[in-house]
Amino acid sequence: MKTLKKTVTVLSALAIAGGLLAGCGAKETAGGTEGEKKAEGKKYTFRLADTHPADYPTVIGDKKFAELVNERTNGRIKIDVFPGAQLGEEKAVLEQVQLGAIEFTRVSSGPLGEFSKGFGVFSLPYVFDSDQHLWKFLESEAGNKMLDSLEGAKMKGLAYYSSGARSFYSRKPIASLADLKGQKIRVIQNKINIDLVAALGGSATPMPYGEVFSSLQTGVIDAAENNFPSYQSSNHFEVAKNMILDGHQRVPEVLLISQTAWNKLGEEDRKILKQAALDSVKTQREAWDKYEKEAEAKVRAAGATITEVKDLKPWQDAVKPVIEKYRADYKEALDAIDAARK
Ligand code: GTR
Repeated sequence: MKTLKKTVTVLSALAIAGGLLAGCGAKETAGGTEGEKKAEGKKYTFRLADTHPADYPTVIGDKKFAELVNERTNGRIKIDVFPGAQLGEEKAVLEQVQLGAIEFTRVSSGPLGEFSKGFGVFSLPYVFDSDQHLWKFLESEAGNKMLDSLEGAKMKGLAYYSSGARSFYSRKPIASLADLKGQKIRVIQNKINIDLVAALGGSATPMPYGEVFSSLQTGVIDAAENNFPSYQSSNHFEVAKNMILDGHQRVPEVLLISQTAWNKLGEEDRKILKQAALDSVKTQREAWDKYEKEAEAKVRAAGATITEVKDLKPWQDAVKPVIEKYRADYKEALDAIDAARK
């Protein structure tokens, strides 16, 4: 199997080289085609870090992005996708991206909010009514401006990906909001999450994603929160079997490039990268919709107790002080989010 794979890799490498050679020959003819022009210039091999496993929807999006860039530069820009936190946990990866040591990452806006304050708005509870509302905002001028605002943190946002809604799950039963009282709950490393959990009566423990499974297993924490795909793919559902569908946040994923890498690239390459990122969104969102349903079915089949919340009002009322605390900081974005509701 391995040898076959190797042979195929060698053959495709030869095919790419052949294609490039053919391109070189053709380039001598007057003008040259668009494709040939894109094959000119510097060659790059970049790395893209993602915390999720290879079959997770964000990684499917990353790979589509890498494939489109490769195609559109005739193999000149190669992006190797490293899933499964191989290059580190999200916060550590973001630090590497700022230094230019890792060129790309797909990351949640949760940890990103600690690097670029504007992204904190996505950690505020119940600011979006639905996924449709969220996407209307993400695709608006304000949503695009936020991607550009990452420049202040030595990064450049390329596109948003889907991430559904986050809900709490615990080793202990949680049938209502009252049950969260006193529970030790892991949150993404972002200060808004600490206020959010406190407002709901719990005590927040910020920790990297990769440590959550063993912390739940050993009882270092009681609970955590996430969407169905992460709850399932991380196996948290095996140790924290009680989930309550409170949907407190919609925290989109972001595909971004290090400013250092961006600065090295020519205008044409930048355009290709940006467009490829936007074009990969459709693939990611389709994969998301499918995976989300499958993940929910899998955790239910495995015997997890999933409690629906009929009335979100007590939850929304409880977290009002969090919104009030941050309202002035996020006024502009919150107004744009309201405008996207209409
Ligand atoms: C997931 C997100 C990851 C990571 C994780 C977490 O929903 O896709 O990038 O941020 O949550 O809770 O740490």
